[in-house]
Amino acid sequence: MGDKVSAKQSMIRAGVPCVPGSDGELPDDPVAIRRIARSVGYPVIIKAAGGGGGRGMRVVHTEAALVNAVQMTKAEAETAFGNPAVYMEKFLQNPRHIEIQVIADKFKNAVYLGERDCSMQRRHQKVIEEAPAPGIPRKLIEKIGERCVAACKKIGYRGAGTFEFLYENGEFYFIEMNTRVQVEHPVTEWITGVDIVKTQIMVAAGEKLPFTQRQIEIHGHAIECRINAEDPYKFIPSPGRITMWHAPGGPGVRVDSHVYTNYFVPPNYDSMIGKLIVHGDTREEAIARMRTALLETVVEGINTNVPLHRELMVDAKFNAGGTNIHYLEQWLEERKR
Ligand code: MV4
Repeated sequence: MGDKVSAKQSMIRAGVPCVPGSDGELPDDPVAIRRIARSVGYPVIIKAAGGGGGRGMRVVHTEAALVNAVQMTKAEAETAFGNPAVYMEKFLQNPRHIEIQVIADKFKNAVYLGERDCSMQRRHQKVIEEAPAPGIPRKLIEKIGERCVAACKKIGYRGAGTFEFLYENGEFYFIEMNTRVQVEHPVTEWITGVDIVKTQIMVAAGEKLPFTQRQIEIHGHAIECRINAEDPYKFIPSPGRITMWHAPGGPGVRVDSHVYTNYFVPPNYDSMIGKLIVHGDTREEAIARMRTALLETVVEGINTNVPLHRELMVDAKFNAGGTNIHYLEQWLEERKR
């Protein structure tokens, strides 16, 4: 998984479906670059091999803009990541961001723990995550999950990991892999009953995975709202003293946070101060629990995005499920008017 070009090539070899594009790093020759873009079809996206999480990317709509865009992305990649290598993909216009959680031990046992829908994001920062992903056929998830497991075995992967996919028109396309536990792991813990952090430590210590794929079942629905110390609509960070903190509770509610009344939110770090995670037998029940939990949440002395979450939990499109990666930013634009 050294860089995104070699990660993608490993995945192609392992049978994981990827976004069509250049087969590896782009050459320097402008004629060759144009030929690749024509065969992929516009719009295309140029991505830095050393990038990730939205850094070092450029969308190109026309041949006239292509070669310059490649040169610019290479120059930025060299400065930012110390690696000028870039590759090309077809640019998917309205995908969802679906990821598959895996965990593997050193004996080449690997299991997938279902998927998460992380499409509700702003500027590459996830805002709400949920599992399972609304409206995606179970059979398709199983097929992709099995490919991810096969890839883990093939490369000898050990530990917790996430395969990130774009999902558009009923198809999955691998984009990158995260070789760590992610912020949103609790939604997967809740629908599978697996303690991901404990299991990661066990496999890191050289133990065998304590469960097989057949023992993994999906139960109900889980949603996570990230609580950030920021203006809920302008997103300006809001550090300072929390004069009152009251966390919600009750059945089906989990709060992961370090804060308390009189806690000082320092100005120099990420603005996330907690995660509110709920579970229900159905998505509707999970949403209902999240609405109540958000109404119970009290944070005074600083601004938080709790009011934004309260609005999203009653939004018709969110309630319908299956919104794409652009939905939140479009919703915020609409709300301004
Ligand atoms: C894409 C894409 C469309 N087509 N690749 C952004 C972050 C990085 N992990 C990959 N990203 C994207 N890659 C192709 N071929 C659109 C994005 C993208 C995105 C992806 C996931 C979640 C949010 C996103 C927001 C903007 C763009």
